[in-house]
Amino acid sequence: MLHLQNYLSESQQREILHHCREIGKRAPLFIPTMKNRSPFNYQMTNCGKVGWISDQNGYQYIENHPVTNKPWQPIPEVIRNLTKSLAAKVGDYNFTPETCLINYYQKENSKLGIHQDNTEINKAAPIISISLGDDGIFLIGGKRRKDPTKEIILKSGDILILHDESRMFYHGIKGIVPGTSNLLNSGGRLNLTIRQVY
Ligand code: MD3
Ligand code: FE
Repeated sequence: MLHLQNYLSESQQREILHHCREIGKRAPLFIPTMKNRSPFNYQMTNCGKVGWISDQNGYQYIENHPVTNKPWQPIPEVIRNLTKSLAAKVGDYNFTPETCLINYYQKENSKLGIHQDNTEINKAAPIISISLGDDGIFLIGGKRRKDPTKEIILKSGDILILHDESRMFYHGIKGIVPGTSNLLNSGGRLNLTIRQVY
């Protein structure tokens, strides 16, 4: 795992945020559910050829927004270029950004339970995460659910690259720290997760 702290300048953060707002106009945020229909504690949308969702059929990558049924918007070029150059930092010179999951943690009690990212067919490509807005309290463990976890604060402009062993580490978001960033007028935290699925 590579944690690049304060990697993005404020103007780069604002540019990415602007793209997220444009994407959100055509692909509105929604609350995913588990198989048993219980809702997650955050909102999400996607861009890319496919997008990750969770509903009564479980975790899946699909080609259309589940509410509008329209294809996802393309991944903005600045995010494609940025993530390709970030992947090269950890040795992957052939990373293809195929999907970008946009998670929005709006409330103090927004969170994401400990899990492993298993929906992707390609389990070798790195995963790249971009944090914007309020601090996120990130938990990272090991390959087994019972492995001890440690807490890392993800701040606006931080990048996390999950590669090699860490690609399959259990992880989650314990919560956010409201009022720690003024990037988003509405408050809260946005996380972009860029992946090669196939
Ligand atoms: C560690 N998102 O969408 S990003 C997810 O902040 C997810 O929204 C969190 O976990 C968020 O699946 C964490 C950082 C991250 C992303 C993928 C990982 C950490 C990871 C994959 C393996 C290990
Ligand atoms: Fe995850």
